[in-house]
Amino acid sequence: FLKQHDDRIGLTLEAIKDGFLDYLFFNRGTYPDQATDQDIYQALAMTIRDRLVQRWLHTYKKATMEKDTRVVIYLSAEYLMGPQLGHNIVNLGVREVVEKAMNDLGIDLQSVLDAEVEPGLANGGLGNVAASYLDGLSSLEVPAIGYGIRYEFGLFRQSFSNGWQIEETDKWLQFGFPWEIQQFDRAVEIKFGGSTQRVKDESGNEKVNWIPSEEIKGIPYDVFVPGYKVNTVNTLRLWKAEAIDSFNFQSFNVGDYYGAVDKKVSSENITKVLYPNDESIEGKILRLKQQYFFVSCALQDCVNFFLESGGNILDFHEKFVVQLNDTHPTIAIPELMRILVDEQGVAWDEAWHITQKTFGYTQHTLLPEALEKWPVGLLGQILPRHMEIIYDINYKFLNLAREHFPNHQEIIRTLSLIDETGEKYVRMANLACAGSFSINGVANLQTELLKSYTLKDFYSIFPEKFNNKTNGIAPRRWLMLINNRLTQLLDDTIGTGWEKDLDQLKSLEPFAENQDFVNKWKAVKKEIKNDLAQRIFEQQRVKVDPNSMFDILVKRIHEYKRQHLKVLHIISLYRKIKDNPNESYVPRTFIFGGKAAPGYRMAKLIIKLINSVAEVINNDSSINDLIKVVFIPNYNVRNSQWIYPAADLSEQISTAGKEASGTGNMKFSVNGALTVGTYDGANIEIREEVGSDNFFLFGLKADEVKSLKESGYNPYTYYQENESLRKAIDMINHGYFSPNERDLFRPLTDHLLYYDEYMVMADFTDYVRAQEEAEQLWSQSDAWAKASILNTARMGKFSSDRTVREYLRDIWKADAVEINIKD
Ligand code: 26M
Repeated sequence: FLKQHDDRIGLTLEAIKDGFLDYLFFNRGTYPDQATDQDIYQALAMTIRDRLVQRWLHTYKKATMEKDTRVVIYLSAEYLMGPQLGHNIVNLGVREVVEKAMNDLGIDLQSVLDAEVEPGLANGGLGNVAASYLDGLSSLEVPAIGYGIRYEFGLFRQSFSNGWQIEETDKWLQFGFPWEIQQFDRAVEIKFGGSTQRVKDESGNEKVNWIPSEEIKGIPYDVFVPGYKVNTVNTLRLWKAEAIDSFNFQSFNVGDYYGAVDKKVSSENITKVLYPNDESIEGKILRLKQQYFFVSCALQDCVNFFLESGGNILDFHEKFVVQLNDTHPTIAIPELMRILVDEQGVAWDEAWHITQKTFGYTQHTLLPEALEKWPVGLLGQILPRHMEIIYDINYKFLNLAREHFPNHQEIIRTLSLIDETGEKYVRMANLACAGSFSINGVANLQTELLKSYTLKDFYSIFPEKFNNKTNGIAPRRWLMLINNRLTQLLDDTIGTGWEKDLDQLKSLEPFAENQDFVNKWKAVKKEIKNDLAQRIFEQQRVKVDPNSMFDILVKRIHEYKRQHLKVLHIISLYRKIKDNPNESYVPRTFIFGGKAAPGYRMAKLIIKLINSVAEVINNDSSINDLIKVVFIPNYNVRNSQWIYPAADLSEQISTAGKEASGTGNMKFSVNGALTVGTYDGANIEIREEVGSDNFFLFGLKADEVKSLKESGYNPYTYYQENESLRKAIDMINHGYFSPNERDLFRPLTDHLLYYDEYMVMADFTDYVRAQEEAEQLWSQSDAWAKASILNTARMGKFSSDRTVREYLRDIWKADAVEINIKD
C-alpha cells in the first residue's frame, strides 16, 4: 500500500495521503489498521510539518537574518500556543484536503486532533496574546521571532477530588512534540552569581569583568509559526537549560560522582516547570533565574546573528525592536546594557541610547500585587553585574526626574527604580518605563488608569511614550478552527475573505433581519450546543439540555474575576425556584472552567463551593432539571475550543478597574454569545462595537468603585438590605452545600460580609437585574438570535490582525517581506 512519492511538500490529496502512510510505516512502525490514535496523530503531524519546514527555513534565512530587514522580537515567559495540528492545517489552507485524505483512509480528522497533547506553556491571557501576535505577524508576513522558555512541565493538569482542586504535572513532552526542531549549534552560555571586577583593557580603558559562580547552557528549540495562507513561517524559539558538561570532570576525578550529577540536575531545573501564578508574584530565586535565563539567551542570539550577518552593533536598534510582554522580561534592559558596554565596548551613553530605542513595554495588569519587585540583596547575589547597572541607570534617571520635579522628593521616591521604604527592592515596572521608548496598556480603560494612577509620574515625564493597544484574538483559531459549522454558514452567506479582514463580518448585519438566515443561525447554534452537551455527558455523566441557555464563565479563578458573584446568583435562583415552583423559568445550564494557583487558598475554596453547589443542584429532583451546574475540569485551550462556540451568555463580571482587558470576552462574542459584563477592560469597547442593546451591562464603574471605597464601604449593609442575597449567604453558612462541615465556607462568606475587597456585595443587585434582562430577551428566541448575529457581525475590531497592525504602525515599524519559496 505504500507509494514512494518524492513530493514531500505538495498540498494535493495524493501527496498528503502518501506522506501520511509513509510516516505511519517508517516513523511509527505500524500499519493503518493497527495504528493507535497517537500513531495517527504523530504521522499526520509529521506530514503537515514537512509542508512547513521549507517555508520556515526561507523565512528565517531570507528575511529574518537579512541585515536590512527589521525584525520584531517578542520576549515572553509564556506562550499559549494551543493544539498545533488543526491550527497549522487551517493556516496552510488544506483543511478540506486533509479531511478528505483522512476520510479516504477511514479516519475521522476530529479524533486525530483530539489525540494531541497541547503545549500548555502559559497561565492564561498574557500567553494567549503572545501566541496571537506571533500568528498575526506571520499572517502579515512580517519577520519576527518569539523568545521564551521550553518548560519541561507546562501549567499543571487540574482534576477534582471530592470537589477540591488537585494538581498533577503536565507531561506534555511524553509522546514527543513534532512541531519543534532542536538547534544545538545555536546554544549559548548563561552566567549566574559570583562577583565583578574592574580591569583595564589593552588600550587602558576601564572595563568590568563578571566572574560568575555558575554557568549553564541554553539550547534553543524552534517551533513553527505559520501565517494564514502565506509562505511566511516565523519562529518561536524556546530555550531549555542544560549543564555545560554532562559531567563535571573535576568532581568526578575526586570521586564525587553524585555531586557532579547533582550539579547537572540543578542547572537543568531552571526550565523544569512553569510557575502557576498569575497576577501575584512569588519571590522565588528560581523564577528570577528563569527570567534572566531566557532573556539573556534571546539577546545573545540576536546579537550573534546580527554580527554574523555583518551588522554594526551601533545599529542594533535599527535591526531589532524588542517588545517586553509584561514586566517579567524587564531584566532584558540591564542585560542589553551589559552586552553592549561590557562585551561590545560601547560607551555608556551610547549604549543607553540604543537600549532605549530598542525596547517597548506592554503592561497587562492593574493589580498592584502583580507589579514585580525583587529584593536588592537577592538580585545582587544572582546577577551582581546587573545590580550595578541598575544603580547606574537609576542615578542618571533620577537626575533627569529632578529636572522635571525640582523639590518634589516624594515624587522622586516613587519614580526611583529602587524602593527604599523598608527592605530595598528593585521595581521592575519602573525599570521597564525608564528603559523603553513605548509603554502601552491593553485596553483603553487600562491605559487611562495607568496614566492617571499606576504610572502617573512616569506619564508626566514621558507622555509621548504612552499609548494604547487594545488586545485582539486570532480569528483563524478562535473562529475558523473552533467553529467549523459557523464558518461554513458565514462562507455561504457573505463569502470568504473575512478570515483575513474581520471587518468584513459587517456584511452579515442585514441578515439579522432575514428570517430564513435567523433560522439557520439558530440551527447551527443548536448543533454546536449538542456537541458540547455530548462531551459533558461523556466526561462527567451530567445530562444538560441543549435547549437551555448555556451561561458560561471560564477563566482563571481569582477573587477580582468574581466567580463567587456568579455562584451567589445561581444559589439565589435555585432558592427562588424552590420557593415558587409553579412560576415559569428559563431553563439554564451554568458552566464553569478555570484553574486556581495552587497556593491561592481563597480561589481553591471558590472551586470547592462551585462543585458543592453543583452537587446539590444537579441532584435535586424537585427543580425538574430547570438549572444545571457543570464545572469542566482542566480548562485549557483544547477544552475552551469546545466551550466558546457553544455559549449563549458570556460572563465577564470582574470588578470594574481590575481586568486589564480580557480576551475570553472577545472569543465568546465573535462566536455569537451575548455578554453580561461590567464596565471593565475591553468589555467597554466590545459593548461600544456590538451596541448596548446586544450587551447586558451592570455594576459599579471604576470611579464609583474607587469613591465607594474611599467613603467607607460596608458590605454588610447589602446583606441586610437584599433578601435574596441574604438567603443565599445564609444557605452557605448553614451548611446547605457542606452538610458534613457547616463552617467550610466561612472564610469566604466572612470575607464577603466584612471586607469584600472586590465589591461582590455592592454589585449583586444590579447583576441579578442584568440576568433577568437576559432571560427576557432569551424568551423571544428570534430577538436573541438577532442580537447574537449582531455580536458576530460587529466584532471585526477585535481581530489580532488589527492589534498587530497598530503595534507595527506605532511601535515596531517593521515591514512585510514576501517569501518566495522558489528563491
Ligand atoms: C510574573 C512574575 C512571576 C510569576 C508570575 C508572573 C505572571 C505570570 C502571568 C504575572 C502575570 C501573568 O499573567 C497576567 C495576565 O495574564 N494578565 C492578563 O493579560 C491579558 C492579556 O493582555 C489581559 O487580557 C487580562 O486582562 C490580564 O489579566
